[in-house]
Amino acid sequence: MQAAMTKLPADALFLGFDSSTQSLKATAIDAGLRLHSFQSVHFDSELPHYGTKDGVHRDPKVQGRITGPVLMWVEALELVLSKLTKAGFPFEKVYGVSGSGQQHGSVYWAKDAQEYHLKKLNPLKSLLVQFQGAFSVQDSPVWMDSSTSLQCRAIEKAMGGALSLTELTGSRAYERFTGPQIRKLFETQTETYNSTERISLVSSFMASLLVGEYVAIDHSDGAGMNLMDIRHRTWSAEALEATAPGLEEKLGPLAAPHAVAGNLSTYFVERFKFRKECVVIHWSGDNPCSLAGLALNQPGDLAISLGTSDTVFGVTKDLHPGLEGHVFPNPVDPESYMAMLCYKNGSLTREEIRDRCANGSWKTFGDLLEKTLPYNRGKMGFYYKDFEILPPLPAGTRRFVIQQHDGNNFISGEVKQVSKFDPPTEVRAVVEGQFLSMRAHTERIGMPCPPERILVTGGGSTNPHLLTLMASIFGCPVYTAQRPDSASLGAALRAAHGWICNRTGEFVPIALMFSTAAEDSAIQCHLRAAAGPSDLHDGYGQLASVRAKLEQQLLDEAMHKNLCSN
Ligand code: XUL
Repeated sequence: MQAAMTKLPADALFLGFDSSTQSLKATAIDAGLRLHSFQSVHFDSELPHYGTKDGVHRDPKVQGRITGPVLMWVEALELVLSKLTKAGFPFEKVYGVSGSGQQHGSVYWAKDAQEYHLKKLNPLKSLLVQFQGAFSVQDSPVWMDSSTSLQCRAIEKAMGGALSLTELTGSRAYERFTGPQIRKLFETQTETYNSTERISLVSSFMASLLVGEYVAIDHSDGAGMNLMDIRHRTWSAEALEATAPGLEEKLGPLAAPHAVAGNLSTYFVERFKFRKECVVIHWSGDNPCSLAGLALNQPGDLAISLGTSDTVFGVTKDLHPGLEGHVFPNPVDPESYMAMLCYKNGSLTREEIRDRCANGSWKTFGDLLEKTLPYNRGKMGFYYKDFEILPPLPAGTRRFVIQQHDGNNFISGEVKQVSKFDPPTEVRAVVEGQFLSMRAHTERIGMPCPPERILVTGGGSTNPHLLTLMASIFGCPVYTAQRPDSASLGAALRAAHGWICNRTGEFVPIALMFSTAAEDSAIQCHLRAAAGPSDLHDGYGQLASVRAKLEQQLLDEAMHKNLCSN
């Protein structure tokens, strides 16, 4: 392949969006893959008329029901583009656009929405007014929803058990996955389901707005639905049937993440003065896009995203999905996969403890962390503001004190449950607890442990205290990229990569594009914390095993309670 074909035009810009739980971000990069522009819209504060808290609606009547208003996402797109306009952003230089969406969330288009809304956009009117009436469901279920346990069990049963479903799709049935959510809609609101013309993921929905017609779901985000055969990257007829009737037609096709979804609709070309030839590359899930944004490609590397959800992921050549965690196709390499763990109680839980124990200040939170000793004198907590995904435990806080003998020696048998910790202990307990859980589960699913290095992203990656503690617990150096929003950066990089693949007419390894990056490009990583001493890592290893046993105990208790209450 000619090197010139893989080069980006010198004046080109590529734009990546991230439609996440709490905000919409836009990152533009130039041909050297340097950061050019950034804008964002925070849903709660900038679009307060939707009444969201942390970007979502929590249904007071249905336990675990958590949704996001679809029109808010539409309005946010318009607002972020207006902000770019005000900042003098040169839209005419944008060759390609792509995006990242919170995974699993689903959007339900009403009958004729493509004909009467997507294809009829008038550049003189706002997007918001033109999408009134376009959706059969106004509040979209999002990844935080945990109200579909019955549907999960029914789907697993129909598929011959959790393991068969995992083997086929890369994950067992999870409450937040789109298949169980669709089955619930079909079961509880059959008419609404029947009147739905098309079902998109947040990612393919946003891409559809940009293209002006329905856009396919990409393979990486499609793997978060319990519906796609992960080996063949096609809808599984069996899984579709176990979910809802007539589903294939409503889902439309699947597509490779690096492929072109379509040309940018004339609405955006005329209203925002984008380049006429600008292409839209398929959007994908936020975690797959973060993998791209961190340029993660070494099997020994681990990425940790500290965001609304905390996720841990790595690249693997082997497809070995297990009952814990998920496997998705790698969005920038059709030959490999990403293995991932997801925790629901990430930054919102840390913030809750910061507000309660550290006067709402990250500085005080950090000072308290510094004041306390590694291992927290054996004090450990399980802090779940919401029903947790990993392990699947109900909301609530459980605190334990573990006896410590001779320095690092923790005895799992000698554990006492307590109701309170003082504020410094509480602060250390929440962070140590989160990282110990990541370490134990990472090891359990066969991801590198200790890793060669960890690349950290997400809002929490700007907190140096968290990074130092992570380096001690995992026993490896910790790096961050230039900016904490790797999902929108990853989307911008994917836009550039997709543009190259489209121009050459074949898949081009993304490493070729990275090899042309400028020295100060946004993909450069920086060391933030050196690996902690090995005895500290060993001590944390012991604590991680004690925590795993406690976790199992809590799971057994929860299961018992459930059985008793049924
Ligand atoms: C991943 C998951 C979350 C969302 C957050 O499976 O549910 O990380 O993608 O946006």
